[in-house]
Amino acid sequence: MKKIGITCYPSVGGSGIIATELGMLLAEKGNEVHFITSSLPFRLNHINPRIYFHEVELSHYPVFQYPPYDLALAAKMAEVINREKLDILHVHYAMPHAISALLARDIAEHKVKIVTTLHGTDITVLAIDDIFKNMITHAINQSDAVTAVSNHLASHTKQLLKIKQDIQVIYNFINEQEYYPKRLDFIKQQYDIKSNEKVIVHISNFRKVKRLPDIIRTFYLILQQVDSKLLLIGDGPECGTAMNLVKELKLEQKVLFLGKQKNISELLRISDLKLLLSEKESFGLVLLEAMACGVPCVGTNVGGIPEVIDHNQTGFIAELGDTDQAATYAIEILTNQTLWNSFSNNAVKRVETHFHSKQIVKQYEQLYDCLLTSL
Ligand code: GMT
Repeated sequence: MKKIGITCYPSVGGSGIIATELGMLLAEKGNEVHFITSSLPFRLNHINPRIYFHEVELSHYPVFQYPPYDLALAAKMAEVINREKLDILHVHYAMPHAISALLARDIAEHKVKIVTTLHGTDITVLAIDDIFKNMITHAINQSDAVTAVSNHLASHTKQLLKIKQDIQVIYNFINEQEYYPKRLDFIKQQYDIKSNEKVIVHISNFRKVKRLPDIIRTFYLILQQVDSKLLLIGDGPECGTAMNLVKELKLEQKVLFLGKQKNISELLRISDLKLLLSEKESFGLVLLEAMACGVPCVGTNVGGIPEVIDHNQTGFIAELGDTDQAATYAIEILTNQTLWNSFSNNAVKRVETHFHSKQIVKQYEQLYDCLLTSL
């Protein structure tokens, strides 16, 4: 049994989901897991006596212009490392979580190993900013082990920064109890979607990198040939732009803005196609969730997306910004039932063989074991 601390962003988002699901599975396997986060991770939804939550409390002293989250986190990490005698502190995101972890390791008297998992945005966005570049490099080089969620992210990190550390690729995974194939067509009626209408889905945090306009323009082209509806799930800075474009293209009756949703798997079970046309995407966990439910995907030739979608087997890869190509691929999938069935079956199999939670959790455990035997 190991004692493992986990820090992640506890709100909705792939990195928080992975960190929380990993923690829950590690606890199921007999480890003691300590979440050190700013609020209860939103996916932490089942009781286990071996799971603990330590809240990072922010002080609002008048002398601080901004509450010092990173320092409060480091102080809490050091406290938990000492009190609980943690073996491993696994942080998700170099910036700021690995930085706080390094400080906590220096402060704590008990010896702990730090594992940092890179999820993307810290490298693809923050590491380009000169202010943070050296700090992120330091956090990576000083961690005891570093993992990245795709080969693309690992090599991109090495290209961009002076990395002395080995970066091990450990793919993301899904919760198989939640994401599995099962059609729930009665839900279509609840959303006023006709049984003959195809359902196309996009799920994201509506940041600019997700290219919402490309999703809507691709859907506009699909609609010229296939009676369908587009579900836009999520919320974020580009929501207004997306709504304006939907109005401009007169798609109000065809595009449903569903906002943030908890039961994504149920909405995937009424979907016929998943679109992810991002300009930056280290992995694309939403693709894996869709594939596990048997939904074929069209994604861009960007980041880790081609490592998730097997082109011409589980979906198609289109060039970034080429909405004509994305629409052609989508129409091919939606109008050829034999192709759809084959992509759907292949998608489910691919998740089982390449991204099964058992396999992935084992890789993290082996990494922890390796670090602890080198103590
Ligand atoms: O996509 C986002 O903006 C959210 C971000 C997060 O913190 O969850 O997602 C990143 O981590 C996910 C889990 O590893 C990956 O599936 C996403 O591809 C990655 N996002 C980007 O690289 C933009």
